[in-house]
Amino acid sequence: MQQLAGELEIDFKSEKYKDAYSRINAIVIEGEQEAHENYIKLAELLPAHQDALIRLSKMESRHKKGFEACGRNLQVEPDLQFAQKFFAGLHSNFQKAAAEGKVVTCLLIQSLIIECFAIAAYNIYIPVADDFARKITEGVVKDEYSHLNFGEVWLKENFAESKVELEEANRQNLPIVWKMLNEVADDAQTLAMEKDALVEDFMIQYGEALSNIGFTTRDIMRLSAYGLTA
Ligand code: Y39
Ligand code: FE
Ligand code: FE
Ligand code: FE
Repeated sequence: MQQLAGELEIDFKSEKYKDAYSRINAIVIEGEQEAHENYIKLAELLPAHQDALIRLSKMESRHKKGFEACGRNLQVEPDLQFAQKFFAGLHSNFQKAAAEGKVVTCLLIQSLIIECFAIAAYNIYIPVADDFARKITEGVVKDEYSHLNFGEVWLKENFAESKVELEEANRQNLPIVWKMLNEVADDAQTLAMEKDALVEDFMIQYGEALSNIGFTTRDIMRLSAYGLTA
């Protein structure tokens, strides 16, 4: 169980905290920027849902601005080069799928995997954030649930035709998420975010999403832990 920021007496001004924040803040800024672009691409791939998807893309650029303000508030310069490398695997898989018109894969990467990763990270961050960042993040995480919901609803409605592609996309992309979590674990710990809590929250969100789409409990066990030990 995580303690609150006040009880832990986190020193948001220490060099150690700011150094870790320069990478985590950059990851979030870069993630929000890529999510913005991904929803614009999804709007092209799903013209029937263009207006809804453009709305989601605009929310993502607002999130980016909010997190940029969080970095400025702590006088931290985000390490965006690090963040681009951090996202490179999922980013190139999304772009490749989009170029091939594989909308199911694009939805799995952005609206399920990345949104669940964001929800887990923001939920775990909120209790240990500084007051400024906590207020921003509380607003953002509400939006992320609505992004996850868009993917769940579309994939549920198209479940039968999407199932095989979802399984393959999960196999290719979930191991990348576990690798990303390992890469960020030490910096997250410096921000008082426990890796075990991040993994647990991600598994809960992702498992719930797969269940809402129509997968059986047996499928969910297999899919959600894929690559966890790799
Ligand atoms: O849909 C979204 O807004 C997601 C792009 C944003 C990315 C969030 C990435 C969070 C990972 C942070 C890891 C910190 C431990
Ligand atoms: Fe977002
Ligand atoms: Fe989002
Ligand atoms: Fe939930």
